[in-house]
Amino acid sequence: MKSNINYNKTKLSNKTKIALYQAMLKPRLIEEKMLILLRQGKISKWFSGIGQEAISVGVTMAMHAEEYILPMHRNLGVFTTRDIPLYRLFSQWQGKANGFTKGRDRSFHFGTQEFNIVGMISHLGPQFGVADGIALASKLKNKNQVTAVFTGEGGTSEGDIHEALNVASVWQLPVLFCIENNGYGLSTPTKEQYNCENLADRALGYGMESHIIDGNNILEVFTKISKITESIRKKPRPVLIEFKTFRMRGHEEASGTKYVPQELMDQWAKKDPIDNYKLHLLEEGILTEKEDAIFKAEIKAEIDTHLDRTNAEAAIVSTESNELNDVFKSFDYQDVKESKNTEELRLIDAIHVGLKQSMEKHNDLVIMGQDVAEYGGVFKITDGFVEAFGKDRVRNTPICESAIIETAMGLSIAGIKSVVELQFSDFVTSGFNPVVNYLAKSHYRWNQNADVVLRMPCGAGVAAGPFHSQTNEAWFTKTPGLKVIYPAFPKDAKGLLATAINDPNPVLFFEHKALYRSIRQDVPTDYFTIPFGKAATLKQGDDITVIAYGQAVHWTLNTLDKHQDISADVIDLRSLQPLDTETIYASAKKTGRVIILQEDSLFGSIASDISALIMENCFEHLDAPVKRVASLETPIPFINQLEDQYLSRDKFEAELLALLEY
Ligand SMILES: Cc1ncc(C[n+]2csc(CCOP(=O)(O)OP(=O)(O)O)c2C)c(N)n1
Ligand SMILES: [Mg+2]
Repeated sequence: MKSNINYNKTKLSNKTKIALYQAMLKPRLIEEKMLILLRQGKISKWFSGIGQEAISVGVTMAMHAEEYILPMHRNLGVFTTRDIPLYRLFSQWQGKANGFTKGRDRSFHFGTQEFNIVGMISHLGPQFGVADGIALASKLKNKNQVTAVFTGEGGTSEGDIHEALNVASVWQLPVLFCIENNGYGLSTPTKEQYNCENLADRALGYGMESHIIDGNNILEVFTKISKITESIRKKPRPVLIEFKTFRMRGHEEASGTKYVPQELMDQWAKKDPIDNYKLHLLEEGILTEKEDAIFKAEIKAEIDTHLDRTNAEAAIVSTESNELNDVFKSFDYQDVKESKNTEELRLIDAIHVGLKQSMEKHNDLVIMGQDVAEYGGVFKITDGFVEAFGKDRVRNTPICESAIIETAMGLSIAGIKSVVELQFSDFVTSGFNPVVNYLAKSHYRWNQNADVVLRMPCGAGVAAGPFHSQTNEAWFTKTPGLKVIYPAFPKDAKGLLATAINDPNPVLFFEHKALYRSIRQDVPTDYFTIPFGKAATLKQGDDITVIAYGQAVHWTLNTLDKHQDISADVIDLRSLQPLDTETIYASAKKTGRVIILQEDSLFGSIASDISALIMENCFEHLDAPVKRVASLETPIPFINQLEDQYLSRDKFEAELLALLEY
């Protein structure tokens, strides 16, 4: 028999040629074993990469061990070529302790810093943006490294992919973007997925180099990718590769391949990357049947030994507290005391100065956002930062919230802190997926923290309409894994921002636009920190407890100024996640009456949850039902009359008096 793949002459040594063969055999033989285990119900799901091994193996062999690879669900060859001990992979798939996620996530949904692999989240597309971040770190640290990232052709239809390619090109990031075009995305054929001839052609539009490579030809994959990665190391830039290949089995084993025409299957079966390469090696006299049999027997023995080890492993047993402890990376809070010297600052100045001092303290901290560089940001928070810290660290971004938040995740994986300025907190919706799925869940899933602060200029009272006025903190307090901070005063804003940047976990830092220039306070001049999870009791009294945060704190204080006779505890939460329940309960138990004022609309909000917590924990001490005062259940309208009517501000006084009378 002759090989159906045309292997061109290469300068590779016989040793390398054999190593490539062995590296492809390993994932193939593992898969054959896993298909048996799947039928026996020992693993939950299997995404087959049979027929696509040349891509994972060829790319990984062309990468240096210290360079990051971001694989997808069909890239077993990446994991095996990085020499991860097989029992660890088997334990991962069986949800055992020697896996990579402590039973918290399945299949290939994990990363490992030990092997410089960053596994996928189910949503596919975010991988490209995360690769941008890792590559940016490499560029900033002059490491001359390439980052390789994979996607299927189906995934390329996601917006994240487009955003990430654009950012990589604008910033000339050293990323090898690998598209495995295997004909189908689940049941969807390529002609229903995109309407261009080759996906590689899209690179032209991004101003990016691209190549089409026969993904079933291991020698072509390895030699071309080796040349390209070597060139990227010398001259950092993104390169897009389209590998032409085919998916020989179902999307996952349960879904079958009925929708794939048989002739396509037959045609591609003849192009199997391993069978053909073996024939080639035999023809060239580099391999004998006997050696082939030995290689296979060795790999099978390795698989069996490691499977025994996994099978002998006990099932994971965890506790609630153990699970809760892993949601966040532990943070050793360093209390930096306030200096005696102060200056009177507006909220906006306090954030400006605080951010600047953190840029000085953390000398690789990066700020990214739209118009944050020379222009200084739309609110001028970063005015003068480019002059002080340079364009590498103060980065204007294209308009692409997803890719930038993913880039921040990638920077964190590579050990660099970042602050992302959302131009308005409303626009976080365009980057919602990476926030709630990547930043929030990575530490719990595979012990990878997201050292990212998202600055969120928010809030109403500025007659800016439904898309520039929202206060959307409750979208995030709902999601375990995110910290949510919401200061009401300049001093708190400065100290809490310093802590947010020190904290290695993802923090959403809400800055109320209406307070930026309206609130002044004496603020310590030097750098200082304020701990999370501690509310501020602004006034002490016995009749009633008022709980508020953000702009609502000022509405509360203004209302109480009019009613000097009311003796109230006023609690400014400052930190919504973590929440200071101790202060809340102590005050509720003391006064027996609690009213919660918030700017957000009511249902599913902070006030609702705090109210429920007080009912559950302080019921016997209450003299009245807990009252929530919140804004109307409509989007936030534009004109003043409508906005005033929408906001809870003017409803508070009557509700406060009514509750005192209850
Ligand atoms: C955001 C999102 N939408 C849909 C899915 C479901 N899904 C998972 S993989 C997949 C097909 C992916 O196709 P492709 O990118 O071509 O990769 P392949 O499976 O062919 O390797 C789909 C639809 C998902 N995981 N995430
Ligand atoms: Mg596909």
